Amino acid sequence: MKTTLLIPVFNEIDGLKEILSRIHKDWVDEIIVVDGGSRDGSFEYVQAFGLTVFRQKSRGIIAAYREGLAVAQGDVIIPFSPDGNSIPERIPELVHKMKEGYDMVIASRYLGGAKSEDDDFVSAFGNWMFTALINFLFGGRYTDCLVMFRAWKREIVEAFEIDPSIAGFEPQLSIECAKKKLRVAEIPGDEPRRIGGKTKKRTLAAGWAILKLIIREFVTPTSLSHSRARSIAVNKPEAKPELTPLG
Ligand SMILES: Nc1nc2c(ncn2[C@@H]2O[C@H](COP(=O)(O)OP(=O)(O)OP(=O)(O)O)[C@@H](O)[C@H]2O)c(=O)[nH]1
Ligand SMILES: [Mg+2]
Repeated sequence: MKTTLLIPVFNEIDGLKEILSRIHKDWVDEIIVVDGGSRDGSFEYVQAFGLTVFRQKSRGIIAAYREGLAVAQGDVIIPFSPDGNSIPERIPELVHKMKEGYDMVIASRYLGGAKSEDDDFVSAFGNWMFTALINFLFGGRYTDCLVMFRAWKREIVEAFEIDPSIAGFEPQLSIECAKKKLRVAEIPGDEPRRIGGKTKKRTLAAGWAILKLIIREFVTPTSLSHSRARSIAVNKPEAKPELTPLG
């Protein structure tokens, strides 16, 4: 098993200064930072820190994932937000759990004693409602369907078409794992407050996009979505790195 820590960054200089030094390089096999065009010195800071950093070619978080995946060597991917919302010291436990043979391990903000200090009323309700809905409709047993901080086998993502209307493909990943009855585990993972910078999330728009995704996935028979995914995988051009490493 080879692990890649995939760090998307867009104007997160305050978080980077506090969080990067807490990540031990030997926790994972590879660390890749994808910068979405930061203008606050994030890119230069990561480069000076000695990490491999790429400038994104297309806009948006989905493009950051896609372009990061195209160069990542790992068969297990751990997206990590350096904005303070994820506790880096949880990374070794995610890796450890994956080594037990799980397909995906989630650092849940709502499991056991874990809590989110970043939630407001709307996001707390949305997280609860979408998790309940995904569990009910697709037979999942999640406590947190939407969080980014998790580890997953890249082959899961390569088997479906990523919905670009959603900021992040975590809900899609959660649905896919439930539908295919893959092995999923959760560990508790507190979500501290964001450190500086500005949120990139538009909560209501994100909620609406997730609701449409859930409905579409529910009305699409599993067999159909899988054959569609297979044909996409077959037609997919050779994954070639479109990015230029600069650090
Ligand atoms: N490379 C890249 N990174 C991005 C982009 N959009 C957001 N990010 C980064 O992805 C991580 C998670 O961001 P989001 O999921 O948008 O959520 P957020 O802004 O952290 O929202 P809150 O956590 O609610 O404050 C952060 O480190 C962002 O800087 C993008 O277009 N490109
Ligand atoms: Mg965040």
